[in-house]
Amino acid sequence: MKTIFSADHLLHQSPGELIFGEFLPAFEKPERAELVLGRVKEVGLGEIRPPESFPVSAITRVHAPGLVALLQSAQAEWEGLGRTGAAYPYTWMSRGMREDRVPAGLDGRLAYYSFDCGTPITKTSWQAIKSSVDVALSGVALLNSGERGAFSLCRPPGHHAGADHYGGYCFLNNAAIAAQKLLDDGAKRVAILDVDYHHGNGTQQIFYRRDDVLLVSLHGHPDQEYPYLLGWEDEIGAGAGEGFNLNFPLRWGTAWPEWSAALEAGLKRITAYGADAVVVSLGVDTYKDDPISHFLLEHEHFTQMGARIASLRKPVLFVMEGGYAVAEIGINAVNVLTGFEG
Ligand code: Q9C
Ligand code: ZN
Repeated sequence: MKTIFSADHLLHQSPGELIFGEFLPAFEKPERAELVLGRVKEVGLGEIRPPESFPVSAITRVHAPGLVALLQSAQAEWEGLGRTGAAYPYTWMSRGMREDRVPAGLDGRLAYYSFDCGTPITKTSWQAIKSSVDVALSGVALLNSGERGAFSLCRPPGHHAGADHYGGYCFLNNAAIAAQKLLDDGAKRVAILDVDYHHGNGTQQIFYRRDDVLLVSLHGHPDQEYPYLLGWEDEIGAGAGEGFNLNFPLRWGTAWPEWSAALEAGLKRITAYGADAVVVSLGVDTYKDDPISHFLLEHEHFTQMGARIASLRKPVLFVMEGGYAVAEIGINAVNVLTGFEG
């Protein structure tokens, strides 16, 4: 399997995040992608290629132009206000506030478009964010050229980013942009299988009212886990999208038997849907030693996960999402890919 990777991911480095009541060093750090890349080389997964550059219009197919503009200019505006460091929001949109009006100022736009304080914008973040999208879209090009699987080693991750909001270490939704590109390039139906530990709230929001993208997400239960405000099982889609969103919220302590049973049910739904292609939001923060997560998957379960995904017999684009047990992230992510290849 070919891997798409861009060293430009190094241009995004979070100074830290407010979590557990403390300002701590960021869990989402550059070593993550470097370790996955190292493992890809170590097992000889296949050729590693840089991405092509795609126009921003591929991004605005799913994201609001105002969000994209903010990601590009936030840091310069921040410095223009005489501040140092990265651009962090400190208030957020809440019920009863003006959703219909985007404020003009920087702090107002950060408040309008973000939903947490773990996702700072630095001077060079935009280049990394754009490269991550290009990595995903270049993976789509590989599927279009007939590959049965491809690995987009995206960083920063994407699945928490919605049409007009960012957060959860995610700025733009690489998997959603890739799914939309697959449709724009001729696919009739695309399934997104989100196996990251956290609910793919951004992906769900983007496609909630559509039937041309099916989302299946396995994740920590919103009563216990980030992002807390979306991901229950009664979210089944709306309008034309009713029946095309399938959530499997799982409790802390979930291990492989229960997790894989949910996976089987999700795969069954994807098969019934008749997807032309599948995008896997590949987070490996389900690993037992992940520092911010509470599932109990072990190395060999990631291999089995890949084999089960291969049983779909569909073209699959793997898009890197979360995973924070840094020393093990490479083993777990690449185990899914080697498991897929059989
Ligand atoms: N109390 C991804 O895996 N903070 N994002 C967790 C827990 C944010 C994870 C706070 C976690 C975001 C792509
Ligand atoms: Zn995650």
